[in-house]
Amino acid sequence: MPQNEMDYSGEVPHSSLVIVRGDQPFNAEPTAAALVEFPITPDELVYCRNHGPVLELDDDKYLIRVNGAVNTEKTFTMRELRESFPKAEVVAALQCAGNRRKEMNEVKPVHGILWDDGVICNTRWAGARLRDVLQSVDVNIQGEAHVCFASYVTLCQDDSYYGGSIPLDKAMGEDEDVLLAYDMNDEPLTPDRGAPLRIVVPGYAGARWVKWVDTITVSSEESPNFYQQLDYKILPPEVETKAQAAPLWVKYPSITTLPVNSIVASTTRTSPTSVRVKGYAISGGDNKIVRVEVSIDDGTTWRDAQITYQEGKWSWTLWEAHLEDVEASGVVYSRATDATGKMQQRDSAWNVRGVAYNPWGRGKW
Ligand SMILES: Nc1nc2c(c(=O)[nH]1)N[C@H]1C(S)=C(S)[C@@H](COP(=O)(O)O)O[C@H]1N2
Ligand SMILES: [Mo]
Repeated sequence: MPQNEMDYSGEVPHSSLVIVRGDQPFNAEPTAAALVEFPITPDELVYCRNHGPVLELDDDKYLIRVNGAVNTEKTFTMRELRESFPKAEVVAALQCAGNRRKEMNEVKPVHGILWDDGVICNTRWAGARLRDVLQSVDVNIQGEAHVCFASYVTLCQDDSYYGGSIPLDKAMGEDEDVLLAYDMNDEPLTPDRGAPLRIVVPGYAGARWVKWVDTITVSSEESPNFYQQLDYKILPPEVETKAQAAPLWVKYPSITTLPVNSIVASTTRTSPTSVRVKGYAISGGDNKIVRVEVSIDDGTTWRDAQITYQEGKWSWTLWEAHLEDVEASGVVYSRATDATGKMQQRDSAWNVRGVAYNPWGRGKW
């Protein structure tokens, strides 16, 4: 039930290259076929996932508060954030936990926007490192610790603000590359991406990448926000309704990383008997994709696809396969394996919110 009367009168115009799944709030995704044509996704092809209006905010007036378990609470202007901390860059994939929900819904109906396989992108982010900002306020906490992100500037559907959190260790890790990003693909963030400032958490689900972030709080507890506590969790398959889910949310962990995944994005006939297959693959955290395979005999035999793009620790993987001597029509499956040995399986467990779905990818020609 909406907690707020939301005002969409300030909504910005959006890209016309994405397929609209909902208008207010604006939710839209590109086709996977378009996505895999670009190793680095252009802004116009990046999916939009919102729980409230998308506003254009004034960079000059924007303030970011850093507080909680720190010795020196501070408030930064955007200019201070840009000038006081080195600008760090990272190529990282952003993926919504609801990617492929439409397919899970075909197994049994789920609750949520019926996303196809386009709520993912891979872009170059730049901004201040969260660890540098936290070091400047002198974190002071023992034991369990989290960094909570909140956006009070835009309203949202299920709570009075949008928020989420990550473990302090993830935030402070030298190699974790968590950013307070103000640029994407060498341009200032657009309103759709959360301008002027959003959190970038490489390797974690999109829900934690808080847009229009204005408050960062070090705490002994996870964010109390709805989207951390009562959503973005994998409930067991027996839980089939929202009412059954209600008392159980507190018992299950919040999603951090998403499981190993791949999909078939396009199949193109290159001769009467040959087909080119393209897709993407991704795993959770910094687990590299080491192999993508395809099968045209229902998973009996597999052959390696060629990996055509990977960059650094946090990018997605693009791949392609060339099928020769094929029949007039057929089905191709894909499966990815990551560096920890995790391999995509034919089936993936159903859950009522339709998150973290990762069965074999499937395409037809
Ligand atoms: N303030 C705010 N931040 C947010 C959200 C939101 O609704 N409000 N949605 C989250 C979710 S669920 C995802 S998947 C990503 C989507 O980012 P994008 O719209 O830039 O693709 O932003 C996250 N950050
Ligand atoms: Mo999401």
